Amino acid sequence: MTVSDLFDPSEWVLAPGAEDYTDITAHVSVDGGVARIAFDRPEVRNAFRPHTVDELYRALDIARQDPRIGVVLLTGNGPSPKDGGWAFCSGGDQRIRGRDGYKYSDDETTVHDPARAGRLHILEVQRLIRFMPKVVIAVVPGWAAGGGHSLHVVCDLTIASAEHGRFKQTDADVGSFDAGYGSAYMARQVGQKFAREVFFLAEEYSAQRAYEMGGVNRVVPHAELEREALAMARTILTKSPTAIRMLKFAFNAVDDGMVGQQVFAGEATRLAYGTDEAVEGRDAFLEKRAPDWSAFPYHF
Ligand code: S0N
Repeated sequence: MTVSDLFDPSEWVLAPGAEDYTDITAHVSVDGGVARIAFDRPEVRNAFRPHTVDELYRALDIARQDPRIGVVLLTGNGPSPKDGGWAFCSGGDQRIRGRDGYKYSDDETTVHDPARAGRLHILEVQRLIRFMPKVVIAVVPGWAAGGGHSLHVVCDLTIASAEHGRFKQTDADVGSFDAGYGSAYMARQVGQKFAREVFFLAEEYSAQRAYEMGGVNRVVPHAELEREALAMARTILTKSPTAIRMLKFAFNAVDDGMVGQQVFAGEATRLAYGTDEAVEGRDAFLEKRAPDWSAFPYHF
């Protein structure tokens, strides 16, 4: 099944549960190591509504929990059937933005349902990308704008189409602002001056210009984009999963405060459980005796 002009059906099978998605597509590579999750609303430059975000969160969480998957490609299907335009994602769907967030219904007269109150839960998706112990690559075939720009920022790596990849932070144009990772973490990546320029001027940047700023890892010919992204993913899959996981959390920790320390420390504790020393502690408790630490040095 072809879901996008850049999608190679010989490389992918449908991901578990993906038959039910309406706003995204989700696939797993035939070798099982890579997930491809794509916005599938090309007619609105892959803008997301709350339902899109629900599906995106679910697909990412399934990928997070799949022990075979080491890398996730996040992208946008295209081109638009309306005008042939390409997009990664253009952020929140402005047509259904209400005063308390984005609506599940686009009918303003719908009786208010507290369970369906306005949402801004794309931030939960950002945190899932940030904290999943796998590399997430933004594969940018066209526009990354507004909240879509923020998603590319929060991904571990970004690869963009030379011809169609375009970046624009429109938040301030539409009275919105990502005052978290989208801006502050972007400043970590490209420096304060560039990040402030991107937000304060809301101008358009080519993939090449974004690369020069330090916000994009690779710029490749449009037709090669997904092939190159998959090759990048497969290179990462040749590395030690534990090393990649610890490195991702180490890169995060410096900006994530106590939560970053907690995530890193959780992995360290899990690794420590595998040592004879930790096994001795557990066994001593279960055998109701004092632990014998004599075999474990204080200094290496
Ligand atoms: C992407 C842009 C620059 C593309 O311009 P281009 O190529 O000229 O295409 P258009 O003719 O403008 O668009 C084609 C059709 O698609 C519709 N459309 C495009 N984007 C959206 C959108 N976001 N919502 C709804 N529709 C969209 C156009 O209307 C057009 O439709 P037709 O054919 O019917 O006329 C350009 O389209 C653009 O600037 N889009 C808007 C980008 C934007 O401002 N996005 C919202 C930014 N804010 C958020 O995303 C906030 C939500 C959010 O994520 C958040 C919330 C809280 C805290 C943090 C965040 C965060 O940012 O992460």
